[in-house]
Amino acid sequence: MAKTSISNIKAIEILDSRGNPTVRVFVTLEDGTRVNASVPSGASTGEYEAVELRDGDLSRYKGKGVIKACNNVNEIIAPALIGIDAREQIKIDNLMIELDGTENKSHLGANAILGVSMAIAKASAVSENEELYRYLGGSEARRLPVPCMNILNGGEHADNSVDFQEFMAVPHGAPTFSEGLRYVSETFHTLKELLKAKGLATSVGDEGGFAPNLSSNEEAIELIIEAIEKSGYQPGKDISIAIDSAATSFAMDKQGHYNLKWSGEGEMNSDDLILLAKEWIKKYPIILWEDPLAEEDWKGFSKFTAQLGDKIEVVGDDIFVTNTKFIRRGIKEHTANASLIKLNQIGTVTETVDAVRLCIENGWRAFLSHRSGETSDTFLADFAVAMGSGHLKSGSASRSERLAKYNRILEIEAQLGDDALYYWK
Ligand code: 2PG
Ligand code: MG
Repeated sequence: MAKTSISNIKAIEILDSRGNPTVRVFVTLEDGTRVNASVPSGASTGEYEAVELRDGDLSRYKGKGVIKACNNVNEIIAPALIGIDAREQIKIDNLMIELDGTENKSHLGANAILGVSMAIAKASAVSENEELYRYLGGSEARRLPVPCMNILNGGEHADNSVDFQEFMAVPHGAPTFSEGLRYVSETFHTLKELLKAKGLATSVGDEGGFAPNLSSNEEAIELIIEAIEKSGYQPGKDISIAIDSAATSFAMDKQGHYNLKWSGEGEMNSDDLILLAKEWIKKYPIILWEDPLAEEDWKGFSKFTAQLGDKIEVVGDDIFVTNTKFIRRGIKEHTANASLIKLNQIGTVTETVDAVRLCIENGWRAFLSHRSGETSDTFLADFAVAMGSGHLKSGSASRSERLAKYNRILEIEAQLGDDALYYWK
């Protein structure tokens, strides 16, 4: 038996950053290596995401328990995998997909499967005495992602009057990852001072960005630009802005009608939103726009990309859900020019790598992402470096579950020294 053979797998229920149950999986190998991996959870989820299995037992955690998913790991997945070499990531992931037997992992749960998939990769890396980013990305893995820091939260991630979910500061003009992280962390702190001075709330949303009540969505951008300048940086040169509208969360139907309900700005159709984006892109240094339209609005998305895709990165999140089937359609129909990449939207490490590859091989960008419900697990940081796709979002400069990922990349940067690469495109 190889020293990297799996000798034990055990899942337990833990709590995520919102205090909701999630799955943590422990994997032990023959040589005694023992690691664990924890699964994140979204709030603004896409309809076609792989299924996060929840118990539905209202007497526990308001139905959100994950005992069933843990039992599926302990009673179904573990017996099938024990004895297999943990280095066989593809074989193991495919075996779990087969065991599940559904299109969307609804039988065993994507939360059960992903926990095992990530823990297996970690265990192999540790046993082989390799850093996880090297194990997953090979000896070439040295490009660090630009940290797209979500410093102002709205939509379903906060209880304020901002419809667009995320306003990110993107330090593409910094010379290194650590300098970039410093630029945007300083901007975050300056933003706090600005909000305070204006009598606005400085409490934070799910991803650690501020969540003030503003008079309009546009005010969010103006405040961030002021914060960038007051921090001593040049908007557009040092730091630009990225937006995640998460438009599915304010779509009224599947035909391209929207309601900017939290700000009270009212109803709009796809064309109105495209026009608004056009105006903002003319006025402000916006570099990337995620989910400007809803998951069902393929037509609106293509229009948006046709009109703005040569100026900015247009990212699909809910519309592609890290699924090669939808990304392939998007590439064919010119729906966007990038896909968001979230491990738990698809449910295995192997399929997530496939999604990133598909993007890159077709001239698209792949934007690596956390979920709004997170844990202290840092798998994502290593994964982002391994994929080398140039950018990552992991929330703001507050809340340890967000900083854990950025801090892990600082560690990787220190290891790589002069070999580290940092650039936007
Ligand atoms: C998003 C994500 C992460 P959630 O929409 O991009 O920022 O949010 O995890 O709630 O889907
Ligand atoms: Mg999104």
